[in-house]
Amino acid sequence: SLRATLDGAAVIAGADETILTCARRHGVHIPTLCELHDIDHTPGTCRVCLVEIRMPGQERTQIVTACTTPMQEGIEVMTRSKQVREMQRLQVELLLADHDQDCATCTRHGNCELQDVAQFVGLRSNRFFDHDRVAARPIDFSSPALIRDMTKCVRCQRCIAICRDGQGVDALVVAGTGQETSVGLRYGLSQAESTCVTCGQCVLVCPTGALGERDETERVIDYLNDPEVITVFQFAPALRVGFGEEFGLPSGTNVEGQIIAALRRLRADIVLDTNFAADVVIMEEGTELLRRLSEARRPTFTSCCPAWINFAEEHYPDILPLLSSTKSPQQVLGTIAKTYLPERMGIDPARIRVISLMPCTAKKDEAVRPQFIHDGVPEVDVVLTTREFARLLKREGIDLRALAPSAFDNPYMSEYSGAGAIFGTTGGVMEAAVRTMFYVVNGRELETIELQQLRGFEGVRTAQVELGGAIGSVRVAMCHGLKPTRQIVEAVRAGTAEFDFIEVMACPGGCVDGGGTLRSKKTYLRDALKRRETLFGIDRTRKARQSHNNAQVQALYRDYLEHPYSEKAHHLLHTYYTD
Ligand code: HC1
Ligand code: SF4
Repeated sequence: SLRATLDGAAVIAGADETILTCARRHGVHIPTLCELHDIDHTPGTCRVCLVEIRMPGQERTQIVTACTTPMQEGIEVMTRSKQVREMQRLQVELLLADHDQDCATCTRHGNCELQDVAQFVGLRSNRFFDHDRVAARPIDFSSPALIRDMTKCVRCQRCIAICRDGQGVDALVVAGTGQETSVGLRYGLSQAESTCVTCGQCVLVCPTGALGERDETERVIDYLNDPEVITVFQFAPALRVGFGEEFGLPSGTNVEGQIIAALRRLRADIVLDTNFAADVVIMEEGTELLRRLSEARRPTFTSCCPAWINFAEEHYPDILPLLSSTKSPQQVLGTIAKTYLPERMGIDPARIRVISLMPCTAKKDEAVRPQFIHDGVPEVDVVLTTREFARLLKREGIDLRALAPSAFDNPYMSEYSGAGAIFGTTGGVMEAAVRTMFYVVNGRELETIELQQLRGFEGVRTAQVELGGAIGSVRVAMCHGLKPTRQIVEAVRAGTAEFDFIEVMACPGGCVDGGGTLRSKKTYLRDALKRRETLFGIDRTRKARQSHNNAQVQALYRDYLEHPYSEKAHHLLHTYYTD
């Protein structure tokens, strides 16, 4: 360790510490914009973290970037000198020279790291703003899921880092030079043409409004106000544990009841739970998997994560036959909400609009896949990310905290088992599937239903699971994040890994930290474990903990689908993939 001085106080610094980490450890705030320590990203490009230093024995001081300069024995660091404050302010003013400053229309208004920095440095002038240069920057509207607005880009390159190092997709590059530098898709392609899989991880790390989802709150408000329309809402397993933060509740709080209450306040006609459909997926996928195992076809990959489907189609089309044909819970719910539900409830299916609330950007992509639109009618009409749902409530003047929790009341499609609830975390689909497959094979329940061997958090986890009967022991793998997924897929293709069943979630953590979740400033993947604990807690409190014990799922098969994987179920609940 080293002895140094920080703003006049003696401090001990670690040998490998930068000025920035040392200052943070001592509670001294240095403004930063490009840096994101949670993903090891300190490119030093924004130059906002300027500090003044004096080396031992020297009279003169120098100005350096705190994020890239190491602490040294005897160094004096000054973070608040007049020169530092003036230079930081000038730096921010220069950053804003070609930044679209129409904050009132920006998705990050009030939650923007650039606004924070501008406030911190006391910015009061905007001398260099060049409107024409800003207007010349591209805005890419090509994707149904994501909008890339380079008029708001500060070139921090966090998005490039997460896409390359975190996800292993590497769709983004630095484009242009000098003043024209911005971030683009590789080979100058549009978002839609590129190899991007719309996982949205880049959106989560973007410090400004440069990256975001395509906002569809207005369409939902239109539906809510159209007397001809019957609005059917569904919300994802992970949404209820990743939404309370928006209203100041602790991370991981379960706000299922408040979300239902908010939807009722919005005058939603019918409120359903995606968890119910997750249970249906287990019935279909479990049956499909047992069938494939009995035919010695292996491995089977899960198919509920749409960014994973995009990834497989885009990057590994040869493995598409290995993907389960079962639709995702979102699409299963949309399908039966426009067939079974109106039949049961005696309503005209043509009046139904299904609106999904998802912690995911790729679900927007999924909903507009041609496979999921029949004679012009989509199974799911609109997908709102968690962020848009928060926006919708603000636009409608609803404060979640002021609402008494409400409960689901739909008698056909809102009950769920503990297995359905844990879909939202990495390993959850696997655990849910094992609970039901064991029952199908043995005619009795698993004794220990909480399968700890599936619950780690490493990027790739493998386990051996005893299913008994004719199936015996199966080898399973779970991966979250696309970089670990690539490893597994490569191993499967090379024949160096033998698995029966592989769960993939494109986002690290699974849906609990999906690309559509609330954005946090300067952090990445910090809430996933708390949210997942809440999901496991929900599982423990459910009356039924296995999908096959969900009474509404049993009724669906008894009254409508006949049995899992029946001809009707196959027609309605299964799909195909294209490269
Ligand atoms: Fe997910 Fe899924 S778990 S994909 O992460 O299979 O988004 O939560 O809704 O469809 O159920 C997301 C979550 C979600 C689907 C389910
Ligand atoms: Fe990369 Fe995912 Fe962002 Fe696409 S959405 S650019 S794949 S991080």
